[in-house]
Amino acid sequence: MDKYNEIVEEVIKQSDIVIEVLDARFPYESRNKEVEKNIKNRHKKLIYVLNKSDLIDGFIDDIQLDFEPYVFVSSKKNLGTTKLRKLIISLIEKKPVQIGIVGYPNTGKSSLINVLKQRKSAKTSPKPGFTRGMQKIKIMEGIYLFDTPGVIPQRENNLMKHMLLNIKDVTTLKDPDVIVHRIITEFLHKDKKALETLYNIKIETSNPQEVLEMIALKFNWLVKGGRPNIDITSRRVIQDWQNGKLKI
Ligand SMILES: Nc1nc2c(ncn2[C@@H]2O[C@H](COP(=O)(O)OP(=O)(O)OP(=O)(O)O)[C@@H](O)[C@H]2O)c(=O)[nH]1
Ligand SMILES: [Mg+2]
Repeated sequence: MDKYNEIVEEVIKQSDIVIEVLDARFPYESRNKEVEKNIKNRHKKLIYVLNKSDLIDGFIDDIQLDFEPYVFVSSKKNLGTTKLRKLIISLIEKKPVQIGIVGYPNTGKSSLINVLKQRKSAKTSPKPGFTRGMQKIKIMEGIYLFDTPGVIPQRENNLMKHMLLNIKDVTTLKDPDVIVHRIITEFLHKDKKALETLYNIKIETSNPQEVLEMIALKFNWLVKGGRPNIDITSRRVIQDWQNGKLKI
């Protein structure tokens, strides 16, 4: 077991309640079943927090999930936090109580702690893999939260999913063109219009490389000599997909 998973396990062991922070846009993809199994085996109470709900369009109330209890939250816009506080308080059997915050990298665990505490204390970063150790933070009298580093299931090896959840940093990704080809191909099959609208282009090809070149030329992302800069363009398109600007 790696160091981060060991920290998560230790936090679960020491906690009475565990909050799993999911990405509200991808609730099922961002569940770590391995960690959940550990929580259940230790008979700890589990709350699902669907964070980044500000990035969902449409009404949160219309979304029904088949696991519970869950609360939609936006740590960024401080939404849903009163409901979450009430849920936490309803589950407390005795004080002091320790609550572990776990989840995939970059789901907003540290940000959640900061809104619950109402002043900044857990350090956050747009770069995944930011929190490295265990941090204990008091949010109310007798209520302590543990921040943890984000972890993915140990045998999981799904680059597309990891890119979608922004677990892998796009700026340091080795072969962005491989991922971007898969993204563009999927859009060409399922929703060509989304690409055309976002990049203001007309697509008459089924070749993802040609689409990429059109985008590069449209936005002047070029290398010396005026040829398309495929590397930059690939990373931009991946980012648009990650932050929901490009979606099916
Ligand atoms: N739009 C939006 N962005 C958020 C929200 N919560 C966190 N973020 C952003 O998501 C990124 C990751 O936030 P962190 O709180 O550092 O995430 P983390 O889960 O602690 O990440 P690791 O420690 O790397 O596992 C940052 O850029 C945050 O600003 C939210 O509710 N809405
Ligand atoms: Mg963190």
